[in-house]
Amino acid sequence: MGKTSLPSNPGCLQQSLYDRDVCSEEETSSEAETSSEAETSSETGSEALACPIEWVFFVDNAVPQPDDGYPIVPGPFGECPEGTELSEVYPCFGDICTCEHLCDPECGPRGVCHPEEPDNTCACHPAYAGEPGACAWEGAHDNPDFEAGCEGWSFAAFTGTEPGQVVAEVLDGGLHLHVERCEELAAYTTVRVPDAMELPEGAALVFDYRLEIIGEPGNGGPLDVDLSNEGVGPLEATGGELAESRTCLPLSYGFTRQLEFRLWGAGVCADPLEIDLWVDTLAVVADPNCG
Ligand SMILES: [Ca+2]
Repeated sequence: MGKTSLPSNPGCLQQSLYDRDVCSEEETSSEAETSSEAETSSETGSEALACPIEWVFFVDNAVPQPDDGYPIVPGPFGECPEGTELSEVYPCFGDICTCEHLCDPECGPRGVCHPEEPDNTCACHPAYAGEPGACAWEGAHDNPDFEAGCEGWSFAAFTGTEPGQVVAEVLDGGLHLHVERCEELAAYTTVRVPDAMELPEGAALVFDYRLEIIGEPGNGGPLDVDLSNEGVGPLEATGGELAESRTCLPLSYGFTRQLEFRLWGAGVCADPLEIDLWVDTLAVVADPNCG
C-alpha cells in the first residue's frame, strides 16, 4: 500500500535500479533469462553485472560466521587432551581453555596444525597462502576492485510482499547495493587480515564508498557495516560524493573475518525510503595512525 508497484517477474528482481523500465517492458517477453550474469545497461552507458541473491526470511541468520582457521578443542582450565596444547591465540574463559593440536615438527609462524590420522598435518592459516614455513599474506581479498565481478561475495536479501527494488550488482567498477523501505540486503565476504609482522606500524581496513539515503531512515536502519567483532560502521551518508572509510585493525595473529554490508529499510513500509550504497577498492593497508 502506497508502495510503487513493480513487476513480479523474478528475472527483474536483480536488475539495476536504472533498468526498472526496461525490465518492466521485458516482463512479457523474457524467457529463460535466468543467468545471474545477465548484463544490462545503465543510463550512463556502463554495463551492470547482477550478482546472485539468496532470498531468505532472516538476513542475519543467512550470513555465516567464517571458520577462524584454528582447529581447536576445548579443555578444562590448565589442561588439554592428549595430542593438544594450550592455544597461544585464545585466552582461557572461566574454566574452559582452548587447546590446539600438536604437530611435530611445529608448523612455524602462520601455520596451523590440523588433526589427521595417523599424524597431524601443518597448513597455512587461511589468512595466508603457500606452504608451512613460507606462508605469505596475499592481501585482504582476491577481488578487492570488483574486476572479477561478484566473485568472492555473497548476497542474502529479504523482501516484503511486493518484491522489487533489491539490487546487488557490479556497476561502474564497484559494488552497487540498493534497497527500498521494508527490504533488507546483506553483502558479505571473508577478509584476510595479516599479523603484526606484516604491517608492524599499524593497519587499517579501507574502502571507497558513496552512500545516498533518500527519505527518513527508521530505527535500526539504514546501513550497518561490520567486520565481525572488529567494528567498522556506521557509514555517514555522502550523497553523490565519493568518500573513504578507514578503520584501524588490531593486529597480533593473522585472522579472517566476515565483512558485511547490511542495508535495512526499517520503518513503516508506506513511507518512501531508498538506500543506495556503492563500494570499491577494499584493502588492508599500513597505517601509522593505527599503531
Ligand atoms: Ca573497481
